[in-house]
Amino acid sequence: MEKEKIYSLMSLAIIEGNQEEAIRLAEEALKLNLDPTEVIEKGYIPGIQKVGDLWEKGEYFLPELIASSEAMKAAMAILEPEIKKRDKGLKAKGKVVIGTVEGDIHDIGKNIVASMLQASGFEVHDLGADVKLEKFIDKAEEVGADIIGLSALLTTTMIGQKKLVEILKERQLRERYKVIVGGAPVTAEWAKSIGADGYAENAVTAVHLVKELLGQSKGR
Ligand code: B1M
Repeated sequence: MEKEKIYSLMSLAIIEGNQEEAIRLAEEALKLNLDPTEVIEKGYIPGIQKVGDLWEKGEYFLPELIASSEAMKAAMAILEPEIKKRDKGLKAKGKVVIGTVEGDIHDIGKNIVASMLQASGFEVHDLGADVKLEKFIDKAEEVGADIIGLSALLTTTMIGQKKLVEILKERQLRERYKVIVGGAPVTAEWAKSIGADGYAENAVTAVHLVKELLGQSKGR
């Protein structure tokens, strides 16, 4: 099957919340030796974005949203181990603590970022979703992290990213960690305004950002 055809079927499987088809296509993509990162970006992500649009237009409701995200997660479960296996030799040492901030249960995008970072040679401590802010810091202290990464998908939970920077300052730890933020409503302007060290629009740019920040923090 042509690449473009398989990508559009993947997108459709997510839009329809068809978990079986999403899994079947992910397995087929691996058999065809397609790049799993590209498969996620060009096949599955456009599907879940369309679901977001349909929800916004009032054409989809919560059950559809849930069915689509379950289908997305099922496909990710097939592709992510493959991404981890295909470390392209771009080893970069560094420890990242990542999670979705408290009050926010969206974790699909954060999971993609975490697995891409891991595949690029970083030690990733993924705390999951709806994570208390103190927990990010406690984990970072425990493992000696270089980077704290905060994902937020709701305009109401973005504030958690700001608060984390403030807590780090209060605890005299701001200089110890680089803080990066991301998630659909997050922007570079927001990152700058809250005093974060960086913003990434997607998983690929998140990997570049982490590498860049660790390069700058050499010898710290
Ligand atoms: Co929700 N949801 N949702 N949802 N949901 C959004 C975010 C929304 C924009 C939909 C809409 O209205 N169009 C809207 C938020 C509106 C707003 O805040 N202004 C919304 C809402 C309102 C809600 C609920 C409140 C609905 C309700 O209950 N009434 C509720 C929230 C519950 C809560 O968190 N407390 C809710 C629930 C859910 C589901 C559980 C059904 C499900 C989540 C399942 C899960 O994640 N386990 C869900 C989904 C699937 C979505 C949409 C459709 C898709 C999100 C997604 O997975 N995108 C979403 C619409 C949208 O975003 N257009 C929506 C795909 C993913 C690959 O992209 O997460 O952006 P994304 O991640 C990208 C980048 O942003 C970036 O890289 C990733 C990979 O490219 N990135 C980072 C992400 N994190 C990063 C961190 C980094 C760097 C980059 O560094 C640390």
